[in-house]
Amino acid sequence: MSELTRRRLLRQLAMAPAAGLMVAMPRLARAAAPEFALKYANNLPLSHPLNIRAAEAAARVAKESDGRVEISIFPNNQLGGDTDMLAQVRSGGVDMFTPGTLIIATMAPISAVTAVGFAFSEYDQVWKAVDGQLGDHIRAAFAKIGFRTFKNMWDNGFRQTTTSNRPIGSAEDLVGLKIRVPVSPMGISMFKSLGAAPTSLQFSEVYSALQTKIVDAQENPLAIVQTAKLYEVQKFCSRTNHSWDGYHFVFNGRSWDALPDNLKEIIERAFNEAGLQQRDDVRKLNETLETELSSKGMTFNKAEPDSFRAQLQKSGFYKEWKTKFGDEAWGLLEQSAGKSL
Ligand code: X2X
Repeated sequence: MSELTRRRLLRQLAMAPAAGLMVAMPRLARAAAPEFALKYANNLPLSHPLNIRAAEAAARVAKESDGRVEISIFPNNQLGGDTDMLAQVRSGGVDMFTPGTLIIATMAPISAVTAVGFAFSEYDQVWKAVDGQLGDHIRAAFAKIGFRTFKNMWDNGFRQTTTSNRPIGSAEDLVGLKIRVPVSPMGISMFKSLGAAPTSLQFSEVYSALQTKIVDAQENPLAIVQTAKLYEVQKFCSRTNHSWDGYHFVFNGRSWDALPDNLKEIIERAFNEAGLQQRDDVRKLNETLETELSSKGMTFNKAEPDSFRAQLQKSGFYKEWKTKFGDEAWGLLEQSAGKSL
């Protein structure tokens, strides 16, 4: 897509009515109503690479399908929080959703295996795992609950810890910290094991929960700290790198089955390729945002993983989750992470 087209698309996104943005460009090409009008919901701000690349993919689908498929994007929790969107994509109220690995784990627990604390330390390990056998193992579980999942996951990033009151340098600093985690047993279990006082909240509530001091801390990749403006309500950013998180692109199984094969191919190819570009965008952002967030007043520090891992081991965290996920998935995790946990 040319820079000009891309800018025009972004402008359209910015002007889109609150009820959801129609990716309108394709309709210009074809006067007739689309045969397949699909809804895609997500929890991230419009400026996040996930929305930018998804809008490009939707425009590509409209063009390549000659206007037969129109994908409307509902960003930024417009259709409700994660739990609501998950229920809607299950029922068919929306056709597509990108839940984070922890969010969809409330329906398919195996999804959280890729979020085990301090398993992955770099992207090479992550993509090898989720593009390979471990990813296939997880996607098979999604199929059992009626979802069709695109092969390429999209990136959220390595999660970092932000607080309003103190930097986190080692596990001890987490003791008693009131920290928000996503609505997920894994998030709660990990931070409880580390001695913190975690609370589950949907992402839609995070900014106001930090602003009103219901919690003092949260953990998310830098691209989210930036695009959701969490720097306005947080002071410290500690590079804890405690777990990797990504987005599965899930489709309601019945909506998917209703599409003819050639349109399925167009959609899947567009979103898989956009996903690879999005991975690149997020990696670059997460590498460069420290400077920008520092200039906005955040204080950064780096935490070493050793004390956290030791505490997780001591508390029985790894043992408990190995039993829950089973030997096969755990073996694949250890193999791709290149260490025994
Ligand atoms: O809820 C979060 O923290 C987020 C935005 O990272 C997810 O979607 C899991």
